[in-house]
Amino acid sequence: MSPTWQVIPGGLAWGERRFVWGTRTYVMGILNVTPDSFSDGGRYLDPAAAEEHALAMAEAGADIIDVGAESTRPGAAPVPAEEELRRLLPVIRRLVPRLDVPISVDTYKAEVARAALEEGAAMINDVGGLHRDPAMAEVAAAHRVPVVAMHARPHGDTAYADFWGEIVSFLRAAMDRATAAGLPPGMVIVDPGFGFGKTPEQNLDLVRQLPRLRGLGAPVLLGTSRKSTIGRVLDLPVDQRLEGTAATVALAIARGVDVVRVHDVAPMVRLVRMADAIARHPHWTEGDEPARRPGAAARPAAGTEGAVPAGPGPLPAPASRSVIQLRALRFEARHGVLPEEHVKPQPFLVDVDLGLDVTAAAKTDDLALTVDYGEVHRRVARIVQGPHRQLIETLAHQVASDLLDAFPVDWVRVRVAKPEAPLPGPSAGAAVEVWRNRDGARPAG
Ligand code: HH2
Repeated sequence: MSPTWQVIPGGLAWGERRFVWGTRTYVMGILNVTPDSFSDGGRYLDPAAAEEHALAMAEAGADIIDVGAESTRPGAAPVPAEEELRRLLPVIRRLVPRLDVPISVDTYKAEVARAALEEGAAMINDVGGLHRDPAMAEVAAAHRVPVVAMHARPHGDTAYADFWGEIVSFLRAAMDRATAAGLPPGMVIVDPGFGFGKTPEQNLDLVRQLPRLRGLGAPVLLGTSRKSTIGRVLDLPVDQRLEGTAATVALAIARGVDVVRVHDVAPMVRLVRMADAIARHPHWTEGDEPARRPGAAARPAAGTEGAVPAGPGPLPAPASRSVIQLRALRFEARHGVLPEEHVKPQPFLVDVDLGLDVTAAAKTDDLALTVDYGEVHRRVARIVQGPHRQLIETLAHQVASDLLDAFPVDWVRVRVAKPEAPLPGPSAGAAVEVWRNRDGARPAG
């Protein structure tokens, strides 16, 4: 029998397989059982070829296999539900007993999703974003499976009044529909829909400003693989877009994506492991667990069943609901504009606020899911006791950037004070406060 899904601290579990958002990037491998998909149409129509490809993707480290039987490329002929099921079901029946990763069904039709789930598919990937077929949310809720809600507009319909505003409210409405239907919170994965009713410039902006989706408080999936925007930027045909796809995946990881949907699983799993080692916190160090090798990637190590896996650690939870505060970190240093300040050390006091969601850390009592205060202190010390700066503005900015890069936080606030700053009259000194979030802007609130 197919495992069931549980909502766990910080993510989801499917049997013994954990999806703890922020600890690493999960890879969804694409299996198109269509005659006309834009990059691999016709290759896996035969169920035996489809099975072989799915097993190879799982072996290469895919965490989810996404099976689709209707192409969404511009101009593709719509496929009736009966035909979609005729293509899908034999493949799902073959895969269910052979795969130990969940199978997702890529469809916007509730009827197709229901039939696929009854055959053992374990999640829904709805490019209709729970809007196109009003029954989709109920199907997900009735089977208690996660659903990817993707934003889409009809191809060519790219005149948005408010590009990001529309995408965010569409996805929020999808989440509300899922909740209203009775799907547990935490079972919706949002996707801004790269290539679906967007210009190439808008698609690039989806990657560039991906953290705008954080406020939704849901894990984020992105599907850029081999898409025409990459072809337009590089002027390359569909069979030469591997590196372009790699760039989008790496940059999406740097911006906190949770799941990437890709065709070329083996190279992308390597890329993801490498990017995770840099971007996820705490960072990779020599001797870290071997579970990041392709093929071993998603399997919990023996003895870790039931535990949140150790690993590269969390990126920011999508919306921060807590603040970590370090107050009056004190250093003696020689920063300043006046010549005497270069000679005689004076005190510098640094306050740091870090915005992140500590719920998962609190529930598991696991330091890896929050921020190590000692490491924050060391980083601040390295800058404040580092090379001479004229301005506390410079110090505050440097500290803010460094902390934002180093830790899984949504935003930082840094205050650098010089209580004995040599001002012309009596004073309690001078201070500069800098606020930064991942867009470089001052965070709200
Ligand atoms: N893209 C495609 C299909 N399904 N699902 C999600 N969640 N996000 C995507 O970006 C996405 C998707 C299109 O890619 P592909 O399946 O390779 O092509 P086709 O639709 O032609 O089969």
